[in-house]
Amino acid sequence: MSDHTKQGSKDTVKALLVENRVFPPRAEFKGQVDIKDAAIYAEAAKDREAFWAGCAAKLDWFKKWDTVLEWEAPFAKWFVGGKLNASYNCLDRHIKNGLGQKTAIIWEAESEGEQRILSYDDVYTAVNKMANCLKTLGVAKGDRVAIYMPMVPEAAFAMLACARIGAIHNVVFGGFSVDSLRDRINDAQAKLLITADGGFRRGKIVPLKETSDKAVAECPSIEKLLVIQRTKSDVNMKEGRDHWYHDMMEKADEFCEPEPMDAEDILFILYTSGTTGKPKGIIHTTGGYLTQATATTKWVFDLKSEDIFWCTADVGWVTGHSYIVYGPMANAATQVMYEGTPDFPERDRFWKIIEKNKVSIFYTAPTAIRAFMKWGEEWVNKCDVSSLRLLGTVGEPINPEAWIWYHKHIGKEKCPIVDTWWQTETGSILISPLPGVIDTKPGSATKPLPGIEAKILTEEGSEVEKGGGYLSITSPWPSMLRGIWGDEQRYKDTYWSKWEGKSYFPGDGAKKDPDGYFWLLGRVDDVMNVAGHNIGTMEVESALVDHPTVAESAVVGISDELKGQAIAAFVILKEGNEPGKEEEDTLKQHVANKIGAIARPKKIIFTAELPKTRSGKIMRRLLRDIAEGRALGDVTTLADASIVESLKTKYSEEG
Ligand code: 7RM
Repeated sequence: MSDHTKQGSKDTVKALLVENRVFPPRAEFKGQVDIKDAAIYAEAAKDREAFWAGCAAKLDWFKKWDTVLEWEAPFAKWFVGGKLNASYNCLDRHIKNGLGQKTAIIWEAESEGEQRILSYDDVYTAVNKMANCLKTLGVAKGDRVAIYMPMVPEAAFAMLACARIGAIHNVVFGGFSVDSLRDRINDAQAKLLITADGGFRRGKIVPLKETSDKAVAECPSIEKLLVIQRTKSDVNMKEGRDHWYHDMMEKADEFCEPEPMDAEDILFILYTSGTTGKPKGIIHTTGGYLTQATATTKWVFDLKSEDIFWCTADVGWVTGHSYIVYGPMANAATQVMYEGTPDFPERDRFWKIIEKNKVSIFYTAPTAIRAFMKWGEEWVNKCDVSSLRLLGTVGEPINPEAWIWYHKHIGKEKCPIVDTWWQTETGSILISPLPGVIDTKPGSATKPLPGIEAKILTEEGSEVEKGGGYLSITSPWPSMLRGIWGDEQRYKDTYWSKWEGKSYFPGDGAKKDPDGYFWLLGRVDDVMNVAGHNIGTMEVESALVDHPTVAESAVVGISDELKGQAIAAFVILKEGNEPGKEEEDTLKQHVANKIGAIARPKKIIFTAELPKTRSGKIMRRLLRDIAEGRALGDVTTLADASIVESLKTKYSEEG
């Protein structure tokens, strides 16, 4: 038995089926951890506002707030009347504190051997100059700036440069297609697009500028493009509209006054999938977001000055916003930023990066861990990863089998694992162990962090003390979303209508065990989670129906060993079109082109009809049952029961 498990630790797959092991913090870890006292939970609960005010006070404010919280459900304002600047808090104050020479970013290019080491001074200079470039290009406070970039330090500079002048950034993941980029720019009415000539992915060039050109052709709000040179590939530069970053930076002034922002001024918009085809522009403001992103980075990862932190997310997702850019940089952390994929040039790339840079804190997604498991531990065993002292996961529920593998083969049974539950909408981690205080259980995100009140509720809103229900956040928190860009009604409907505006509904199912631990069960609505990314069924359906041969489609998430969920699409072809392998491949490719490769369906099932309720709603639950080969659940609301039977037969023949 290993020294830190209370119960049996035979990590055979069988033993994991019923998960009852408990992993308390090890003595070595507890000896050095910053938060060791569980009293912090009770203290925070006694006066949540005072608790969060204490966290906010750790930032630098140009003017202190008058009121901690104004709560008119479902609208919250935190630190009302306070003024601050996010870029100032991530850069200037560290330099003032003598940390200018400290390494901020260790950037690893995808091609091995290419590395850039940037101090806080370096980042400060680049951000100031870039902020001046934005001004030269006509960007002012409150303007939206779209950012469509590969994983290079300039992506972080761009975000911080926007924050410096009070422009609202709208980062679009570099893997998104022309249409996705176009829609996100148009919805936000962005004035400027910051992009790159291209990015590297598995040695190939991703033509970001080309995609940008196609997108902005249909974006009347875009006035200028600022283009970073990364791949040196041939790109079209439109005279008067497109500007090279390196040319502009040469001439840019070295200092840009940070704009004093109201605590409730918008810091960024980030789009996330919804159940209808249209993505939602989630709004985050400055004071509350920065307070909580900064505090949670420190507590959850036990971040210390000498740590080398590495979050493997892309800056295009909220995890990159909160745990690459704002959280770590506001804490003056040293972090690794990596451009490429875990399997390039080989499957040991992550472990080589950890070995080379002595990474001490590693934060990644369960989907990546499942890929590492599949590749085998021989890849990590070739490297020295003994610098690691804490591991984290985010993006989806982690299956105990993957948790144990991570713990054993990456953490060498000495690193605590923080399974962090949160969303684009929550802005920062809400449910996660404090690693020096909470005993962990593989597969459970454990308990709400101090200052967070979360419950499991029934449909009617009564609390479930033991068992399953809907997860709900029952008090406001500083980094909560402030709305959906341009659609207040949708904000109310999506998040606040379930329990009459009283309590936040994240859309996840959860259950509580007898020890009060939360076990997240995934989305209760129709949003799929593929490799840690939320994709709406409607988005994929819209893309499919957009194809000339498709009449109708219904998309469901099916469990996938590697990606958590994979996409299965039921498709009705228009008359005169032949179902078959060729059509299937065409449609898969079509979805990938429309949305991005992450949305490519794994399976396409051709059918003549779809099971619907009498009111015409597709019964996805039944489709999931069919696609996963399960016995059918309740079919009483079904309009025509024979459809399901014929689909089942058909699916088992083809599937
Ligand atoms: C950070 C992020 C949010 C959705 C969320 C959940 C799922 C995320 C966990 C998790 C179980 C976790 N933002 N989710 N983390 N489920 N355990 N630790 O992922 O907006 O892209 O997705 O992801 O369903 O609602 S997100």
